[in-house]
Amino acid sequence: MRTRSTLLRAVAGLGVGALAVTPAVVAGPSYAASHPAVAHADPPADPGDYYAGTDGLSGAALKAKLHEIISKQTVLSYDGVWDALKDTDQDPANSSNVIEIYSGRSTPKTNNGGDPDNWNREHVWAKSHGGFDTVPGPGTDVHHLRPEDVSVNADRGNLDFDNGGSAVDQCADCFSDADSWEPRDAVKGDVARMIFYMAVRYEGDDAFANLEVNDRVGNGTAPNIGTLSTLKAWSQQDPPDAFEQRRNEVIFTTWQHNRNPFVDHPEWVASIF
Ligand SMILES: [Ca+2]
Ligand SMILES: [Ca+2]
Ligand SMILES: [Ca+2]
Repeated sequence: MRTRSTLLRAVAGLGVGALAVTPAVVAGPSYAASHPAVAHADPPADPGDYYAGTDGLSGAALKAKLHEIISKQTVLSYDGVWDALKDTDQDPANSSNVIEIYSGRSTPKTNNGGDPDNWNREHVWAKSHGGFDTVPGPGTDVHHLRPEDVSVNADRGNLDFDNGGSAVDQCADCFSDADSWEPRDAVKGDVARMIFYMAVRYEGDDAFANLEVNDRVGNGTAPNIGTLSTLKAWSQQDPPDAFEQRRNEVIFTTWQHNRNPFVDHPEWVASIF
């Protein structure tokens, strides 16, 4: 049986052309139907090895090497994020729509911004946690920016992540209380891996704060998000699926040219955090 990393190397070895984001590749059932064929391609002799230099590393050393690797990227404008999300979060069953991360709702790409039932650009790492706002950098990094219903996005606000609370309006299986937000089960791991990406990508060696995960709620404007123990559990219970893996691939090939290491190697979560 092939491992996930073998499959990803196989995908990577097919090159940009094979992964080009065209309706023929990603629209409707054709994307899902084509995915197993891609995954079963023969692994290339040389996988290209995006993660060269990480063999044998763990903990802080692995984090430092991954930071170096994933910091080489194209930085998008905040306007450019609209175009990127219409691609990265396209509904596999309807190429005219995007999937909202928390609500899970499929909604027309063209209904972006404005009306409370349209979608806008949710910062999963709340942009007030570290104060990076929407200037190019963490505020425009689509590895953690996702489409979400305008009013649900407002309900999430800048809450830390944890289990529990009351049901959220217009967001099935989402819960919140005064200091935390719990997304639906299907994206709990996605959320965790986005947060872990941000903690590794942003280390305070540029114009922005060093973002780090901690094990508390109520972080406010500190450059931290919690809770670590819950996010680690979420990553375990909801491993990467085809949608999340495609998203990572499209960000890499088309938009930012960097990857979320925890989508490729979920086992690195436990090594670093
Ligand atoms: Ca709404
Ligand atoms: Ca998931
Ligand atoms: Ca950091």
